[in-house]
Formats: sequence, C-alpha cells, structure tokens
Amino acid sequence: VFDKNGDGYIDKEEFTFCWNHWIKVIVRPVSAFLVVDVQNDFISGTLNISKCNAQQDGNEVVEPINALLESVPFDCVFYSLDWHPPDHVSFIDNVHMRELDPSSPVSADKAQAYDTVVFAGPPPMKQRLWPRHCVQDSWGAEIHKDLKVVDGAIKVYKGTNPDVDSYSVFWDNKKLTETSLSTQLRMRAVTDIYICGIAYDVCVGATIADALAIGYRSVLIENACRGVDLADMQRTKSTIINNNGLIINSEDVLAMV
Ligand code: VGL
Ligand code: ZN
Repeated sequence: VFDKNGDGYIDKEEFTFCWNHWIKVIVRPVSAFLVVDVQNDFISGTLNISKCNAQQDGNEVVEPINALLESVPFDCVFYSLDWHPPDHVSFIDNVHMRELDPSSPVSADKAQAYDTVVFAGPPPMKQRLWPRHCVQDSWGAEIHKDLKVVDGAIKVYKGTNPDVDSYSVFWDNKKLTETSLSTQLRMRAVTDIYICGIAYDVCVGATIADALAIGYRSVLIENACRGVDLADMQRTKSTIINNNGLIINSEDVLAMV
C-alpha cells in the first residue's frame, strides 16, 4: 500500500481493496463448506451407490456432515444438486436419442448402465451411462431428508444441460458453462473449501480437482464421502494428494473449533 501523496496517509479505497483481497486473505481464511449431491437417488434411489462395486451406504455421510454443520462456523455453506432434464445424455434409457461415434466401444443396442460410450461430435464425447437419476423436481433429486440444510446456504444446480454431463460443481464436463459456484466464492473472497458428499470418485473428485486447479486451499473430509468404485476412489485420493489437497476426517475439523 503506497502513501501516494507523501503526507503519511494512504488512500482509503486502495487500503480497502488491499484489505479485502490481500491482507484479510492472509490473516483470516474465509471458509466455504460444500456438500456435494447428498440426494435420494444416490443413496436409496435409482443410482443407489450401495448396489455399485464399492457397495457403500450413502446414508452414512449424513451424520458427520450434520455434526460439522452444527459445530463449525464456516463462513458459507453450499449444497450442490445433480439436476437433470428427462432427456439427459447420461441416462442409459436415452442412449438411442443421440448418434454414437464409430469409435464407441459399445453400440447403442448393447450399451448397459455403467458402460462408457462415445457420442458423435464434433468433437466426439466420451460419456459414462447411468441409470436415470436426479430428474429435476423428482423425489430422487431431493436432498436426503435427514441432512441439515442451514439458513443462508446456497444451492448450486448442475447437469441441467441435456447434452452435457456435469460431474464438477464448477464446470460441466466439456468446460462450456460455469455454474454459479465460482462467482459466489469470489464474491465472498473464499480462500478455503471443505468438500464432502457423494460420489467420492465421481462428482466429489471432479469438484476438488477443479477447486485445486483454481487455487483454493482444498480439504476433502473423507469420512463424509461415499463412492461408487474402490479403485476409482483410491485414484481420486492420490490425485488430490498429488495436487496439494488435504485429506482429513470430520473429527479433525471438529477438534479445531
Ligand atoms: C454423480 C453419477 C452421475 C455424482 C452424478 O453425483 O457423483 N454420479 N451423476
Ligand atoms: Zn448425474
């Protein structure tokens, strides 16, 4: 901060800018807690992760998340929702609606849920197919009834474009469109993001990868995550560690307050 006039005073506007964007960020972190996709379909509905390879129980994220929400004074709280239109590209029963690329490893007639296909371009687009899930305004898209939703929390909807899937809460999978998350974080001068939810190896993993790439101090609360596939979860964990993310448990956060 410069004393432009040499009179011993610094410009108030300049000081305010430096305080908000620089000094405050160093002396006082601004935290955001992001709860990813704790929705009925992933826990007990059509994309029930308990029936996937890792056979995990999504209900188990609710208790640690509620404990954090009750005791930790996060500066802001976000809930993301997978929020698909009925004709969404990721639904197995919609595979015949769009043309596949000749390079697709499976044909539309043979494709099954959890297979990966390649839709015709340009450019060709790899897509994992899922059972129909989190259709806008359906029960399956609702947040788990026991999850605490705090006052003033911000909901972020993703996967609303019928033609592009969206695993990260920041961006769709083609990086065409940003959700409201980045703007909301910037408006609040957030420095640190605590992330948890479902699915560890899909939407949680993609979200923390983007948070790290943007430059947020990013913390995964691992015991508040459940995933689809154990090997993919292990790969997600390694990627986070290799990109300087932190992996902790909710007790570690609770012990700090
Ligand atoms: C998710 C598969 C499809 C997730 C969303 O929230 O992890 N997984 N859509
Ligand atoms: Zn989805």
